[in-house]
Amino acid sequence: MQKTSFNMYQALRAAFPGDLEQIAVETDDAQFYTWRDLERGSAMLANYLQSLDLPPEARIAVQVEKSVEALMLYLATLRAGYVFLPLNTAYQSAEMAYFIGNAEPSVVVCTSSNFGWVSKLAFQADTPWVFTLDDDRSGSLLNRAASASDRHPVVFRDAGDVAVIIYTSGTTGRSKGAMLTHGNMFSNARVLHDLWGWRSAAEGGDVLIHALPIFHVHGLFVAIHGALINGSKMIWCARFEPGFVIQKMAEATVFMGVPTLYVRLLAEPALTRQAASHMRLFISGSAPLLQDTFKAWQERTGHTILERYGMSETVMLTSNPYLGERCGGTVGPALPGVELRVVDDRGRKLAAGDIGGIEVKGPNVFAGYWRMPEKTAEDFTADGFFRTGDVGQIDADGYLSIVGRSKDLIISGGFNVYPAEIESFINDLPGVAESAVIGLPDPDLGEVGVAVVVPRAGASLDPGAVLAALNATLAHYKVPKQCHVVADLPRNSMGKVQKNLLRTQYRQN
Ligand code: MLC
Ligand code: AMP
Repeated sequence: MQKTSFNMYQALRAAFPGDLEQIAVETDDAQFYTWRDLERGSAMLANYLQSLDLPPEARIAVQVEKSVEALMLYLATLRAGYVFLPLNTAYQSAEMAYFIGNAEPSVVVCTSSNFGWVSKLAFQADTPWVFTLDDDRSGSLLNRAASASDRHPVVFRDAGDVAVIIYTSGTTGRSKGAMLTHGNMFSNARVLHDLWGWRSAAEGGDVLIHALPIFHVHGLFVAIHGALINGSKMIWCARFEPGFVIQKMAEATVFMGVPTLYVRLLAEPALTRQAASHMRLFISGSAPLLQDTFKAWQERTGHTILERYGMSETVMLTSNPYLGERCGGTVGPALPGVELRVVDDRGRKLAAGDIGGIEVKGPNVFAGYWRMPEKTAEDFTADGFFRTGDVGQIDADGYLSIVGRSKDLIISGGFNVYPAEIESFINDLPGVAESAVIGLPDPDLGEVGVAVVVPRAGASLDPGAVLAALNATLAHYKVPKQCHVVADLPRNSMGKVQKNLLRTQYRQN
């Protein structure tokens, strides 16, 4: 019997409208791409990648600015059966050296302005191919693919075949590559499609405003898959500009954002009930949505934000309902097909209302960390549940509230910052004895990092110089917004730094 292919591109392609000449993507610089453009562009790129005779499961590492051609490269990688590895555009050379060295990609695609240093790193790591792709439809990748055929038979993939690796920083040590399969993405996209009531063309269709970066699961999977698997047009914003988003609400129906985007939209007087009247659904996730933002949005626009919860390793896990009550401060019940439980320190399932660690199981849960079987094993329970590192409680109606994290993580504007990584860079600076990085509340970004640094005996440290050194090495969003130099760090009787005391002290400053 012939087996069914689970290639995610095939699932998306099946939903393209019959008339491929309709507009699939409209950009903020007034470029229009049809469904045929997506099909042909991704076919040419897929054919070109396959002509390179790459090994099976070759990783295609991509650090480029957001563009529709970058989207086509993602689709091409899926349809050719390779593994897409998206990288934050903010990463600098030490970070990129790690990802390239760890993932051993066969192809690296970068911007032409970064080609000098990225290609050097790639060739040092024996990557055979480095191409450029810019956000003005230029670069060596498109030049090479220009003569490839625009017909491409989608490669067979099983549900368990890896489609994407997303690096998530480790709470200790280096980043881990979460391997997501075609089946993970397919099951999640189908569930969200039904749950969020995506409308068919016969029901008037939907139009998504896409204003998120495409190197994380929110922008890449939840948003792009959501629109494409419904054959819905996207209004494609290279950057998030609140004024543009508000203006485009008159032509759109769905918007997805991290809480910071909602805070920034609310700061615009142009955001009114009238401006949002054409919209059907506003979705928030990736970081906690404050009740104030939830309520202010309701009052200003008349819409109730639908909050959902997910992570790189599991794609989406829970969602407030589309039709039932969207309860602020909660992330809603587990998605259909997802098993979710809250457990105590010994792994025993807790009753409704009790607070504990959140664990999940389901077709959405990743296939493990790339080449880190021991880390994968650590994060799964004996009965196959993944430990999220988030702490929460489930109420009697099944709604989950996230009340904290057992992992030491700061979420700033929807980007994850791991204190352990920043501390290790600070501790390597001359004159530093030790450091602690903590997260403090911030009205715009939700949380921001603050560094507390102890100099070595006899050394003097300039806080500005510490931050400048970090800026020269790390992606800037990871760099703490403040640095305090202190004589020592508070520790408990076990010698562990008491970050809760530091948080209280610096919150009051
Ligand atoms: C930018 N900067 C940040 C930052 N974003 N600092 C801390 N946290 C952030 N999130 C810094 C830059 O490094 C730069 O510093 C300065 O701010 C200006 O940069 P910018 O690019 O002009 O910033 P801006 O456009 O204002 O970006 C803010 C933002 C962006 C909120 C639009 O951060 C963003 O797009 N966030 C979305 C993240 C996201 O998609 N997360 C999904 C993860 S998936 P300098 O020093 O250079 O001036 C996930 C799973 C799930 O979590 O459930 O979805
Ligand atoms: P990432 O590793 O980038 O995928 O980030 C995943 C983490 O983001 C989760 O483990 C949560 O801590 C957090 N997160 C995602 N969605 C929400 C939400 N709606 N509310 C609170 N935290 C969230």
